[in-house]
Amino acid sequence: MSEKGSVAAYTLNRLHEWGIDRIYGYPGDGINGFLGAFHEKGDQVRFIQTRHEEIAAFAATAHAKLTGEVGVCMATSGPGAIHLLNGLYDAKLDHQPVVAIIGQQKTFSMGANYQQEVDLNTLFKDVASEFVQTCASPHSARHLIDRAVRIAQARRSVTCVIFPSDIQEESYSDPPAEHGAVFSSVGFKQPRVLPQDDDLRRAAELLNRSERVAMLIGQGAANAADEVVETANQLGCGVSKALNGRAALPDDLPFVTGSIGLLGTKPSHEMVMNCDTLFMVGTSFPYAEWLPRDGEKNAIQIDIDPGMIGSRYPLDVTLVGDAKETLRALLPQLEHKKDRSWREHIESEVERWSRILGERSQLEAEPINPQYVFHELSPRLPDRCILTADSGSATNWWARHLKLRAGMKAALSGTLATMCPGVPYALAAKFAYPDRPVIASLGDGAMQMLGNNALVDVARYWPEWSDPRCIVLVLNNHDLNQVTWEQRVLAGDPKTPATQDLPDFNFAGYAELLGLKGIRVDAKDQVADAWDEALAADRPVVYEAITDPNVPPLPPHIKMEQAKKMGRAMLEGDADRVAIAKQSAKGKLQELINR
Ligand SMILES: Cc1ncc(C[n+]2csc(CCOP(=O)(O)OP(=O)(O)O)c2C)c(N)n1
Ligand SMILES: [Mg+2]
Repeated sequence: MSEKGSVAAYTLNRLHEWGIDRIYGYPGDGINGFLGAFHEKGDQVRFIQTRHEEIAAFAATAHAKLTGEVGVCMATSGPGAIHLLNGLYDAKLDHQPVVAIIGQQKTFSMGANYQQEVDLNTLFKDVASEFVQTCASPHSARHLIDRAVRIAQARRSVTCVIFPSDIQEESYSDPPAEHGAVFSSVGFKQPRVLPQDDDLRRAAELLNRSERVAMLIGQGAANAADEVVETANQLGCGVSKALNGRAALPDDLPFVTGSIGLLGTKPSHEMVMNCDTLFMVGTSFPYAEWLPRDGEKNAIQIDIDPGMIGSRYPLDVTLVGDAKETLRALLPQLEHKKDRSWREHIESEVERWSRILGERSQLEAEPINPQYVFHELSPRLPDRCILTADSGSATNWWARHLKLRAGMKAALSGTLATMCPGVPYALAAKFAYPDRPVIASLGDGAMQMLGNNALVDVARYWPEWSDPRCIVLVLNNHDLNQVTWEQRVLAGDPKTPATQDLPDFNFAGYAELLGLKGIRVDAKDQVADAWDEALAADRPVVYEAITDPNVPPLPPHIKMEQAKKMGRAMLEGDADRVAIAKQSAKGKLQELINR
């Protein structure tokens, strides 16, 4: 063995040089060389063993989302690698830097239709479209790792290096000093990216002559909160947020209209639809039906990626640049809008909406109104907490009812909108920030699908976290509720119990079984106290709320067509129609349809 050890040991060392100190993964003999290497290198790069490779990929993705650093996951050949895919697609679609290290059978058996032989280069070619390579020689480990991390970081993408198991165990040596060899290095600094002066000037002119600007920000504005606030103040406008960017600006500012889209708020929708100029910053919010009609408004966008800019709405001015730097450069050219009526209108809409949400959350439901659970949590959110969400009806309430304050973080699967990241993200959040409280919100379907397994990881690792608070809120509604409502409202079909009903599961009891705290609430008057108890607990908690599946998680603006489809679903014999009618009579549905 060379002084640099095996290829696997060298690779861990190189990753460490790139600043990576944690790898989420699951073993298998396809990565035996790496497992051995963690003996020596484990104090530099730690292996966090998750219950499922998909959890590892989600955790690596969350690490990237929450820290801005590269996340790394590892899996064995064949089935292990396949299990990573969904989590990696989450990273790809949300443009997060994640490196996957995967095993492969021995080089001398490749192509032999050997056990677990999967063509990993082809399989990973889409998810790791920017870079996927097999390490075919011990000499190539250096440049492959350097390229994988660099490209992941530079292009905010997923990359993958496949290591055949025999190569992992071979002795590493640097490339020979001969023709054909390459000698790569670690690290680079992100460049300063600014638009041309002329484009800044044109953007300022347009913004200065606009009377009703609507700002829409996304995760690209995460480091630009002060600049966004200053800009919005100058322009006398409001700011709405794509879900991925919901932590970019606190919700307690009076002109922040909250999230936009299906899961969004009415003030966001109205502001964007009634503006004269749409000003997008660091967002690739994809849903055209929640944006003004094609070409109807003036539009300006700031995006760091020239490959993305202008791909969502026709633009008058493209500003390719970093959000913070670009706004800084733009601000001196913006005039302070004297007429504040648009701003005042937005603020009063925000206030009104907040009241409506409060009222809605107080409406009785059977047994608990899910909105009330979030309504009670919102003012109790601890400072600096990190919120994670899954995909389901809970995400609606999470997006609308939780008011984030400055210093908090949030993450969800914004673009892939996959079920299951909620608890794996929380795990990664606790590893990245062990001193911060973390709260995951998800449904019973997602908890049964993968969350229960990830909870085993929480149970295993929590004693090493300095603040043990990690709360998993499960909305137990015995239903795949989001899809049930999509069936009703978008397709006009009644709920199909065979496809939608979920089996019962004692989530709180299961938490206790794992040595965690389990709290089950099935009446409104228990909700608030249960939050106090959960937030004061000395260990992670599962907060299981038995919630009503008949409270509609409808969009902020429901079209007549959708209301008709909903009516048809009811006429066609939806098993829950009586309960839904009761909820509607209490005003929720009516209010949405009429307004
Ligand atoms: C992996 C995956 N499978 C299926 C879906 C479709 N889907 C979106 S939300 C949802 C329902 C989730 O149910 P649950 O977790 O119980 O949450 P609820 O909507 O009931 O609150 C489903 C099936 C998805 N987004 N991801
Ligand atoms: Mg459910």
